Amino acid sequence: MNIHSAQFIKGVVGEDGIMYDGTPHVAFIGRSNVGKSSTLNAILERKKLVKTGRTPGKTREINFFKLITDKQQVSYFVDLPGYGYAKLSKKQREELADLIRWYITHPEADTALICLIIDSKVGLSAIDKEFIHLMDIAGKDYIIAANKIDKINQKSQNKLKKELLAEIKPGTKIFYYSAHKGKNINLLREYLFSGSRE
Ligand SMILES: Nc1nc2c(ncn2[C@@H]2O[C@H](COP(=O)(O)OP(=O)(O)OP(=O)(O)O)[C@@H](O)[C@H]2O)c(=O)[nH]1
Ligand SMILES: [Mg+2]
Repeated sequence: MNIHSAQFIKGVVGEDGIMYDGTPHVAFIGRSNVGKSSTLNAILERKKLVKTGRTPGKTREINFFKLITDKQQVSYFVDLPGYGYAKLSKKQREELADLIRWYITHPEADTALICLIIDSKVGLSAIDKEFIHLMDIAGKDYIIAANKIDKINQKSQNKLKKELLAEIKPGTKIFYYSAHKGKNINLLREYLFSGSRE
């Protein structure tokens, strides 16, 4: 599978026809700064298509990117703002969390898969667990993607694996990778594009 084209379509902050125009979504959620936008760039092999940043809170809208593969499969890859950014006011944090809740529980959205990204060094936080619970209730398919694996040694990786297995539903698919170094990004990419989940 190769990507024929990847193009930014639009950013939304609420109700919009793009949510349910019949194109399946693969969405990226996670705490602020875990590397959602970097993951999207690494997967698409386009370094600068998605804006990333050192300062958390870089992505503020739900951004839709239209992808067409060489096999003419069309999908939206959806980059969401991060949750839990401490420097925002409580009101701003709540507004962002509400927007993400709205997206991941939307009954009419054509969400094929949600990829919940965590920072391997931080692990699963309380707010991640809240969003996992919401996706379970809404009946959405999701995977866990542990990014920044380059920041931790083997011992910490083993510890993280044990923790995740203890905390999430059995059978949930987990990926350990680095968007920066490219490690295991091919595995994640293939899974996101595979028809097996449909
Ligand atoms: N060490 C390391 N740093 C990474 C990796 N992926 C992303 N980063 C860094 O993490 C920071 C945040 O990256 P973004 O991709 O903007 O993160 P985001 O989750 O989209 O952030 P928000 O949009 O603010 O929620 C940047 O400084 C990236 O360079 C990785 O695999 N390893
Ligand atoms: Mg971002």
